[in-house]
Amino acid sequence: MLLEDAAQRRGAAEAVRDARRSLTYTELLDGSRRVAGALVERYGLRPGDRAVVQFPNVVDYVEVIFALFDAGVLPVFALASHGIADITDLVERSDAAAFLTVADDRDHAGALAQTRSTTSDGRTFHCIVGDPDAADPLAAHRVDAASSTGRSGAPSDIAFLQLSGGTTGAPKLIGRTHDDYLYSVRASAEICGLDATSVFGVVLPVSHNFTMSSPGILGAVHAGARIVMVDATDARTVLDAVATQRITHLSAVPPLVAAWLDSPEAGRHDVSSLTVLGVGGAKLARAQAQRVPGLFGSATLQQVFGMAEGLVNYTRLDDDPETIVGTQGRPISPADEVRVVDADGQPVADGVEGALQTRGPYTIRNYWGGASPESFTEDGFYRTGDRVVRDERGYVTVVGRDKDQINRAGEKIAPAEIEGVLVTHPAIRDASVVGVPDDRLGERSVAYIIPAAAAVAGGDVPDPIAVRGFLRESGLARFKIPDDVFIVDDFPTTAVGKISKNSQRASVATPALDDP
Ligand code: J2J
Repeated sequence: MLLEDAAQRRGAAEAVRDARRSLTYTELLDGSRRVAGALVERYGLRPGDRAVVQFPNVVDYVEVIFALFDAGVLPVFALASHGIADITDLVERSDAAAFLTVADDRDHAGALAQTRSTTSDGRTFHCIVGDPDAADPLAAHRVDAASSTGRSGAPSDIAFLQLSGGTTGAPKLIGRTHDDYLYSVRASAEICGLDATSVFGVVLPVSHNFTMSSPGILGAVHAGARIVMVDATDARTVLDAVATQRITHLSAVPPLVAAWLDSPEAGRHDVSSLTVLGVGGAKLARAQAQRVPGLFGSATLQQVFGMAEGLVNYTRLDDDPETIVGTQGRPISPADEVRVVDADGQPVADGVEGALQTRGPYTIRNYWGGASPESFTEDGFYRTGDRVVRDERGYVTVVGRDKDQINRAGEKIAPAEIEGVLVTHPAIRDASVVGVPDDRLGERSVAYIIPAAAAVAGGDVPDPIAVRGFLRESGLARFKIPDDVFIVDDFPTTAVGKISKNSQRASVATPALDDP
């Protein structure tokens, strides 16, 4: 097992730290086993159960996920920014037996406890809450003995449920197996140049697939490297952490890189330790890619184009500068099959834009629970929804997207999910949410609202502020709340009468609408 191996080789070395505490590999292994013991003995969790986890960037998160792996329980990776509606939905759809978190003022555990007391087969549903102010936040959830529960899954078992970007409502659940995932993690660690002397800085949300695996927290554990949790994303905090912790590897989304490049903090910190800056999650503009050396001196930029469903592409550290700034890399494995097709599903020539489909050693063949068979071709390729150009070497450049998904600073929003909540408002007849280009975020989200006739007649059409307030109260994650809301009489339609999201996107540039 990943952590056991690292503890054997690197037991006394520091494994992970946050602003409050640090653990050696031996302490991390022992600590996670003592939590695993409690999951089994005290909370009655069984192999194959699901447990939704929601943590900020803290050491406890790493202990908890290894505890769940040891107990054979599948973590369901909620993001720290998820609201209670997102969490409730994940708990229900995964039929989770537990929710693990650290206490915060949003008190999702308290809210969940009101609505869920049992699993579908009648067992008790547990909220397991760490105390962030304690020296050992998980102290109340440990047994004394630091021996393995011996329940960890077989290599071909599903290890966890990751969340899809989602195009048709709430995120689909992605089950990844131990062996497939570990293959991608080991290969990633090598491609990113991680070794036991590396220091991996975690700035992005801990549970995102990028942060977990590309090369991520698991790649760092595989390499026996040191993990530094950074709890804010502003330039000063991050650059200071690089300097003081001698971070060698950092992963970021493009808007963060853009903010760091623009910050007065740039150039004020000694960032000479940094060797690799991994950037992915959304397209990095060439102009920004070219500016990276100005901020990080000798560090190599590495573009990362991945997806929780599987396929991950990297530019290689020894690629020529043009490849590094101009492409999103090539697949991890020679066995990754990448097919670029036209509207009829026919492969196009290298250099021609098309839709990316992929099949390979670590890409899923269906979603957990069999959801969305339309996301896969008959011969088992995953339809990524991304439009790319591939060159003759196999490097891909992302040029756009087919799917109705907003990529807001790397956080994926399914318009259908937000629209679904909006139309539950009694004064809203219909809603359409689109993404529009934004200098800072890459894309920002815009909601168009048609008020209900009764609301118009009664003079109580909700204003944009009320609409955003309604979404916030409904418990959606903050990043899902539209950046702009326009109240309109009608939606533009296409020739076949569908909402023309293209016209809506275009009209935001020149709003002839009731601008708030
Ligand atoms: C353009 N679009 C990109 C890139 C992802 C590593 C890195 C990222 C993710 C991730 C991940 C992009 N340029 N460099 O899981 O392991 C968009 C594409 C893709 C979708 C996947 C990893 N990198 N994207 O972002 O599951 O549209 O994974 O299909 O969140 O993000 O989103 P997600």
